Amino acid sequence: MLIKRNACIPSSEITDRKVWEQRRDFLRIAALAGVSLAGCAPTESEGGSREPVVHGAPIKGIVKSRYRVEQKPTDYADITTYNNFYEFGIGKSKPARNSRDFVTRPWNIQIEGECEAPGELGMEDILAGFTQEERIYRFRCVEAWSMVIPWVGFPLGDLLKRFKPTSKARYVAFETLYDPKRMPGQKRRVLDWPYREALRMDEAMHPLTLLATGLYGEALPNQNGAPLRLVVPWKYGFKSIKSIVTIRFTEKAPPCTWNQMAPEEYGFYANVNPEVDHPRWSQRYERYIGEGLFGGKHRTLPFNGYAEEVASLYSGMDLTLYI
Ligand SMILES: Nc1nc2c(c(=O)[nH]1)N[C@H]1C(S)=C(S)[C@@H](COP(=O)(O)O)O[C@H]1N2
Ligand SMILES: [Mo]
Repeated sequence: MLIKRNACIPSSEITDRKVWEQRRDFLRIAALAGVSLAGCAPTESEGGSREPVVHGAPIKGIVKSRYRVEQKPTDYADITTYNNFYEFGIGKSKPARNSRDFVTRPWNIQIEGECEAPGELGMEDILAGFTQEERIYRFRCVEAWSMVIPWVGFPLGDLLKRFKPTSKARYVAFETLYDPKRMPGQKRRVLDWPYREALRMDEAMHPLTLLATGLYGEALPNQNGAPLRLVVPWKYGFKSIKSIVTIRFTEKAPPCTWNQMAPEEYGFYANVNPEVDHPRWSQRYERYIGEGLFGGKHRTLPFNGYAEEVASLYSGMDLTLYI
């Protein structure tokens, strides 16, 4: 089955001339670099030339949450050397290498849009009052591989409530830092920087939606999105935007980087769905990172295994159209 359109955002809203030009540029660069759209490089196996494992500072006072899958977590070395983070290069091993000197303190986050309490907050203000939880989540990339990651973080919804979103706030948008001096991958226009993502308000408020500050009990490594990144476990990995500097409440569906670039491949919702193929590969099976190339295929679960918790958010929607 080939799904061509994301019916959620009217194409008139996003496919203006500028976007089409950017998309054309991007496709040209991608063709030159020999990469496909999501940086899908299926031949690049995990466990190749690896950086020495660098650990973050231990996080104090972590509480174990009831949200944990049974599967054994993926090795720390795989989680921190097999990454997608185009700001630090295309290719799974690049982010670990190129983000080593990225400084994430001080770090300020701008809160904007449809809320009563906008403003700028430092990381310390963001964290104040939150108990950090460890949650072991399945993580599924659109490139048909997955990991099991012991995240540390707190529910996004608990933070959003502090800013008192107005009744007009139907979506929440996020932006990654834009600073080509610190994020060398931004010197090339492989994406329309800054990286942007968004959720519908009810998705953002769902208790499974996490803002992660760490993994394996330690501060988040730069390559995994330090100091603060989104984790939405029932959606493909590209929704989980890294190194966030802006949170904006909006009335209309905000543009999202991959959706703008290739709407027929990357929908706004991006719910993990084994029934809907990516136009260039199947989503029916996934490869577990850490099992090696001969590890075999595993069946992909609807909503990445979180259907019981989240399927009701989409009742009445045709999820072959709203991809
Ligand atoms: N800012 C930013 N966020 C991003 C990306 C990116 O390139 N830039 N890649 C996304 C994709 S495609 C995936 S699969 C996950 C990868 O997260 P991980 O490297 O921590 O496993 O980050 C997502 N968040
Ligand atoms: Mo991804």
